[in-house]
Amino acid sequence: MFKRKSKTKAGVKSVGITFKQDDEFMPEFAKPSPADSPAPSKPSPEPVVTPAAPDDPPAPTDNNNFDDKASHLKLPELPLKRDSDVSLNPDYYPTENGDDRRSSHDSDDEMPEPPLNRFTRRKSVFAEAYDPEEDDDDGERIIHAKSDEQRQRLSESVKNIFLFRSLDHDQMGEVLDAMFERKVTAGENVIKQGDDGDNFYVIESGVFNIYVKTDSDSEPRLVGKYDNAGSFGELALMYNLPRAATIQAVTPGALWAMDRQTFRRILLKSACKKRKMYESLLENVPMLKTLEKYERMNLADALVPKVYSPGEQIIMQGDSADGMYFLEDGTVRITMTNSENQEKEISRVSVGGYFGELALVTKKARAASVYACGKAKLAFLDVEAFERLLGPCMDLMKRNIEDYENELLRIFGSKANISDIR
Ligand code: 1OR
Ligand code: 1OR
Repeated sequence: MFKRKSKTKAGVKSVGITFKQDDEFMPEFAKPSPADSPAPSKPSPEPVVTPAAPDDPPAPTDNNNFDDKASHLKLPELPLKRDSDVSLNPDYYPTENGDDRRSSHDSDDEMPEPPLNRFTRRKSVFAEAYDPEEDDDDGERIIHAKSDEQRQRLSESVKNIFLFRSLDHDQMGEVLDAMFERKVTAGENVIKQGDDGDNFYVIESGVFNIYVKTDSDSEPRLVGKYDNAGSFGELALMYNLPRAATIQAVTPGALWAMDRQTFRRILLKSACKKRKMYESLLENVPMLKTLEKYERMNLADALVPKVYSPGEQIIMQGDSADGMYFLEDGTVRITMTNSENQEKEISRVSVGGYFGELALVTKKARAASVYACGKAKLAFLDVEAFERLLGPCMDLMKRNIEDYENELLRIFGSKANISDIR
């Protein structure tokens, strides 16, 4: 290993889906073309934290002796909601003095507050404040030499990890240099709840169980698992708190580890910037209010900024869908084209609104075309992230889709021909 020195909110008005009435406009347009291709369903990306099967065996206690640092750990029972959304939900946990964190965790100037909770309340010995604005990025550059083959495997493993997506070319090179391979055997505890955080891990292969011990006397509870994909160990490094869970290899596995300093100096800095960039957007999109803070943070990691010039087409009716959009700035107009090739504007979406969800929900082709009115600044969420992260918003989205139908019904007075949008 070598060490080298290196240098290395938009205003929100209202959700604007406004409908335009047009009697000439035929409801058949609402039907996707027969040439529909369903939304591509690619292999599941990143975290893939799935809830544990109820009959999974408990963590072996011999290899799992939680030290006394964790002896006061307590965790309220958390409802594990959805397959695709078993994630830590910091807002469920009261602070040490019992305050509801929901009211106080939305500071403008700092990174999102840590998921402070009863089982992670002891401050780590590494405790230190982190302000990405003040970080002059003047840390030691760490290089673990790798063969071409190792580098290839590593690049493949990080490809779908959102935390790596906002890195520029140089930063990516630096974090890949700093990562080192760790092989694990079945039964090995990679991380032990209550320990101080050292490394962040990306999974190349292997199944890993997630155990959480809720209080000093209780047995660790299996709360989820990673199946040959994803990453873990970021929480303790981000928030200077003890490890929040035990991660145990179920099968032999291969991990890529990144030291705490590199994680904080490069990955954390870019993750914080992105979370800050989308903080205001995510907190002001009414639909996303149903998400917990931690879920919105994950969503921020997944969003990709896109800018369109006036008049530019964003979505083409009849195309297959690869994601949806949130409007950060500007307005877009939605049009439909009928069988006589007449294109009509049917609605507009402004800041705080979203579009492109319909095809993802119905798994059909795009029902309409979308164009930027002026310059439009959008946040794009790809289909895999949509499925993994927006489960909690699905009911609301479906209700809004009903509104589309009701609007069509209002205009045309019959529901015939419009059932196809579902
Ligand atoms: P860490 O640095 O705290 C343990 O070390 C890691 O387990 C943690 O980072 C996360 O990356 C990962 N609660 C806490 N940590 C979790 C959870 C989790 N899931 C994964 N990790 N859950 C809530 C349990 C009540 C979600 C369970 C699916
Ligand atoms: P999409 O993935 O089908 C086009 O791509 C997007 O335009 C679509 O998702 C919706 O976000 C949006 N009213 C309002 N917005 C619509 C409508 C609509 N159709 C599609 N989008 N309709 C009501 C018209 C009175 C038409 C319903 C079929």
